[in-house]
Amino acid sequence: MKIPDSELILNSDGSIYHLNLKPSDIASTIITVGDPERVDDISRCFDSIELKIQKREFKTHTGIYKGKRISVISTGIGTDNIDIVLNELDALVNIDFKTRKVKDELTRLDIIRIGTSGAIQPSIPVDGFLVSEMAIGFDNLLHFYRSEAVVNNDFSEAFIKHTNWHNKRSVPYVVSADDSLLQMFSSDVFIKGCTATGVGFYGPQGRVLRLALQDNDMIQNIKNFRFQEKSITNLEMETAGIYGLAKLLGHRALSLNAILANRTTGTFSKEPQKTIDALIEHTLEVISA
Ligand code: R1P
Repeated sequence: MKIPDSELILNSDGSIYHLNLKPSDIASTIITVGDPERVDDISRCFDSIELKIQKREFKTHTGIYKGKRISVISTGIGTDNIDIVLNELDALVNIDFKTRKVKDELTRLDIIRIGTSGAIQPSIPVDGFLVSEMAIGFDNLLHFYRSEAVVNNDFSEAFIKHTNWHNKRSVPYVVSADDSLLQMFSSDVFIKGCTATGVGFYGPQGRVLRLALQDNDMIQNIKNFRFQEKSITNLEMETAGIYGLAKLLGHRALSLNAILANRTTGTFSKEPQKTIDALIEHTLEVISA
């Protein structure tokens, strides 16, 4: 079936609408970051850079690191942006832009997030690295897709019950990392965790500045929740969307988190950039090994 112009939107140069990229512009290994400036922090480590393109918050650099072709792309903040980035990256490899038809053979991407995050378990140190084995999405992105096959309903149901999750909020969805990428990054460098993806930074992550929260116990309840001995370890804003859409589209995804804050001890990293740089360096080594 031919995908209409209004659904698959291409720019006049043949690039895809938001990312401004053409199919040949991306590698099959993609690093995603939230902050456009982090794209430069990563590509500065490359041996060569073949492409630099930016539109809005979506900045892409493609280059070579130790013989491996890698694209790094900024998503901006939040799973609303993840919807755009994952669908457009997938379209670049799995839809023929000339015929506007889905290709017969699937091209699989490896999508690795290098992000920052706040821990909610006191044992997780600030400046530590956490790899997300699973993610629970408090946003509602995945509910707009036929996602039954990739979500863990037992986990969500237990979570809703334990936390008295307000029924006007979206139903949390639980998704998991790609096993083979998780294996690749399994080492004592990383704490393994279950990451909660918030739909905002302040109230939706239990932060109070001037506004009262609907539920003052939310973070405490999330922190105390256990499912088959797993606890929720940290909060950020993209991982569940990335895991859910990557699984549905047939790509492999993994989320790596530099822990910059610990919400239970009230502490924040003294040298956040140093921690992020160390995670970047480690990730590039693992990817190119
Ligand atoms: C909030 O400050 C942002 O930081 C975290 C959250 O997921 C959110 O995007 O990740 P990044 O540093 O990768 O953007």
